[in-house]
Order: sequence, then C-alpha cells, then structure tokens
Amino acid sequence: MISRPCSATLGQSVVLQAAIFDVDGTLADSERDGHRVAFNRAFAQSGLDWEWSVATYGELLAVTGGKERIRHFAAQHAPQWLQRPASEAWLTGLHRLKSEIYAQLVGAGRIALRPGVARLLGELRRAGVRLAIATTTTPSSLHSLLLTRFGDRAESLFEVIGAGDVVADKKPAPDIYRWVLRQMNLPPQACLAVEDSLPGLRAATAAGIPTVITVNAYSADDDFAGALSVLSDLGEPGAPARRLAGAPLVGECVDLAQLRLWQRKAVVDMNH
Ligand code: XBP
Ligand code: MG
Repeated sequence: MISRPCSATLGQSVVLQAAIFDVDGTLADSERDGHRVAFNRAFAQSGLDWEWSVATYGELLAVTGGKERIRHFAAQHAPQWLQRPASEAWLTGLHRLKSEIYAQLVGAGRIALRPGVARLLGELRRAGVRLAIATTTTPSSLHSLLLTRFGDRAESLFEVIGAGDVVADKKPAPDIYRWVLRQMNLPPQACLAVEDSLPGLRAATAAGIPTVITVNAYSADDDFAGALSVLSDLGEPGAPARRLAGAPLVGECVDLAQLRLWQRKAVVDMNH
C-alpha cells in the first residue's frame, strides 16, 4: 500500500483534512426502526420468544455491536443458550440472519438519512475534505445503507471505511478510530468526528479526535461533556439545527466553514 505524506501540519497549525462519521444514529436514525426491528424478527424466526421494546433497546445500546448485544442479553436472560457446545456458531448464525433482515428493511427504504447529512457530505466532498467512516456496524449492513441512499456514488464517497470486526475491541474503545487514522495517515487533530452516542464520543476522544455530537431520541438526555459541540442535528436551510451544549453554531446549519471553525478551536484548546 502507498502511504500518503502527512501534510496536515503546517508550521504550528493543523488544518482540517478529514471528517470521520459514525453511522447508526448519526448518518441515519437506524437503531429503533431498523436494527431493533431486525433483531426482533430474527429472534422470532429462530424460535426465540425475545422481544426488545423501544425502551429495552435503548438500554442495550450501551453494549455496542450486534453479536455482543445478543450475547449480553442471552447471558442475562437465557444463559443456557451460551452454555451449549455450538453456542458461538448459533450466535453467529442468529446475527447473520438479523443482518440480512436489516439489509431488507434498509433496501425497502425504511431508513432515511438524518437532516443535513447528504448536504454536508456533498459539500465536504466537493471541497476535497477527506471522508471516512468509523462504525461498530457489520459491513453488509453499512453497505446496504450506503447503496440505498447514495446509489452509484456510495463506493467512492468514503475513502476509508472502518466497520464491524476490523478491530477486536469495539466502541467505546478508541481502536476503530485509531485504525481509520492509520489508514488515512493523519494525526487526530487534523480530523473531526461526528457521533451520536456516549460510546462513540468516548471512542473518538480517546483517539484524540475532536468530536461533534448530533443527538437522537436515544441519546438526547446524555451528558456529552468533552464534545466540541452538541446539536440536535446537522440542520438544513430553513430547518436550523439547535445547539444544545458546547461551542456555538454560527449559522443555521453545520457546513464546512463551521467545521473549520470548530476544528481550529479544538486545536487551540489542545495547545493550552
Ligand atoms: C451502533 C451499534 C451497532 C448496531 C448494530 O454502531 O452499536 O451495534 O446497533 O449493528 P455505530 P450490527 O453507532 O458505531 O455505527 O448488528 O451490524 O453489529
Ligand atoms: Mg452511533
């Protein structure tokens, strides 16, 4: 692999080179009506009487990764499933079924992008800001979302995609963000992360990447101390984003100029 020269450092200043996006809850509101529904259908089709309500699923989101989430739930509510000789194969098969069902839901158009996502990605791409993904989600689930929402452009939109089991320790461990930084040959201060959850914020900040939060129904009440700015969403012209905490939002939407302002602030803060 040819590694790029690291050109992010200009004298003492570090300019914004890349934006790294989380997927579930950030690019799309995919948890409650996507992943949760897929888990429940997979359970029913597998003869399990498990049903994850909207509230239960909110608690289970503290465990990142679908396989890990099922294992955690089984350990608490039906440990006998984990004590059988072929339990890992059973778990893998159940999660594969869930991922197939999720891809069908996404392909049927059930999961939309969040406000401002397509607009901001387009602007960043046109300006030459490098784009990457750092997610816990299974690659096939991610690809079905990208394909459904971006069509032919999906393949070329993100330069680096860090997803699923590419690292052993999922968020809140920083590993997935560190993996993406290595692939891009960039220092963390030259990037911004966009996340929606506490495990995501912890992962990105532990990797040294300044992080902007767009909350959703599951994370709206969380304390995102340490985030650069906490917002309702990225905003659209005529449908402004609301700033909930952290650095101010200058206009009504998050755009490249705003990201540059926030990233400069983060670099100055880090140096003091
Ligand atoms: C969110 C997650 C994932 C999904 C399920 O990840 O925690 O586990 O809920 O995905 P992120 P899989 O916000 O980092 O994208 O079933 O494909 O693991
Ligand atoms: Mg998320």
